[in-house]
Amino acid sequence: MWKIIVLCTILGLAIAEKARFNNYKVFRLIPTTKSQVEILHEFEVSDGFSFWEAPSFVGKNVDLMVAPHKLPEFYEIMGQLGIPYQVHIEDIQTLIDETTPLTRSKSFDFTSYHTLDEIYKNLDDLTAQYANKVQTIVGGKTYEGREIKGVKVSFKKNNPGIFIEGGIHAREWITPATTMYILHQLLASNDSDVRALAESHDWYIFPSFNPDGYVYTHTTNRLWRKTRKPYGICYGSDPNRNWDYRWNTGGASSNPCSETHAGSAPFSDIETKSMSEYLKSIDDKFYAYISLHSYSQLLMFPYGHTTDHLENYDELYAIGSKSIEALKQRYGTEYVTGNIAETIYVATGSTVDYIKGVHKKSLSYTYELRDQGRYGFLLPPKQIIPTGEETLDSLVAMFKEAKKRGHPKRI
Ligand code: 0X9
Ligand code: ZN
Repeated sequence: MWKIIVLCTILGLAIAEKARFNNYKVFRLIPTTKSQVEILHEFEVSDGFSFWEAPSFVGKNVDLMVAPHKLPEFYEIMGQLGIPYQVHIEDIQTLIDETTPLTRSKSFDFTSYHTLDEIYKNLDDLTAQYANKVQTIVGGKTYEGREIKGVKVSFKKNNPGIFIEGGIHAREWITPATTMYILHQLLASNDSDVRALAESHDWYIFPSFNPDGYVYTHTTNRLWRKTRKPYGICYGSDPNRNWDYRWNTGGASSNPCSETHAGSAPFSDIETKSMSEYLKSIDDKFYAYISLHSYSQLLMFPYGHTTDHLENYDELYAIGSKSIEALKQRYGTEYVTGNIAETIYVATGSTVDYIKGVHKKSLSYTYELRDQGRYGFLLPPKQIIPTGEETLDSLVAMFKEAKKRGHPKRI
């Protein structure tokens, strides 16, 4: 009997621990003045409010999630400030339920989102299946002691390398899924363009740069973004603000409770520190870096600290334009390309800025994948394959254009 009681208690606790988002809403706001943008920043560490798309500049949409008990306050503040808004998502929990089916296929596929264990097992399976082409790599480790696992794919010796990172933000589930889709296609596609791209490169592919966070989105809070290291009364740094290049100099916060917490120092999180060491060890092996995020449908390049058009801006813009043109061909999905600070907002300490600023890699891109906010982080699983297809189309075009322009450049 006591065993049953203990089991029920544990089960009860486990169920109770999973955050629910019944009647939580996402509003889209369009600030029309600079002072409205500034005031909106105050919601950043305000209980019951959470940005899905942070405020940046006048006229640029902001997506704000509001807890049900904060709705009266929200309506009152918006009324006072005169900020136009509309409901974008009525009930978060309904969408969460739709992205986490109760029954899931046992085998690895692209019709549902997968847990970290399933993804890691698939990496191991691919390593066994393509023994002479795929090698498993533990690139780094996490605060909770997990591995940051990836693969190196190589079809022949001395190919130039491309690095792909997914899942640095835990709740952006479409990014590990798209990373895995790309990996599978590189290995098995019969498309001649994909084969040419695949076989002319070495690939360093890491579907989850933030495994603790990803696991936490499955077990406890679907909308978790950061790492899981305790910082005082709050948890986690934003691992896309923790890299050691112009660290915490804009678009990042010193407040551990903020979603864009930069950490206590550059590389204060083991995830970024250990991956930076791995990246250093393969510095001479790769010439391009791709970081996958969601959402907004953007293809961005450094830098995030300034809107100035530095270094090879024109080239990156031209390559970006070709890529998003190719992406649109398949399903009509529209992207915008440009540098980070102009296209989304000022942000510092991100991976791609570090790769360009410190490793001096000229090709360094961040995707913000689907969608434009209808589902946001809760993109329905039936969009995994189309997202994967169009993203791969864009990569084919990106590296064709890069090649035309003389990349990889041998120094
Ligand atoms: O804020 C971010 O880190 C990214 N947006 S997200 O909604 N996925 O969180 C934007 C990253 C832009 N890229 C860099 N700052 N490098
Ligand atoms: Zn992100």
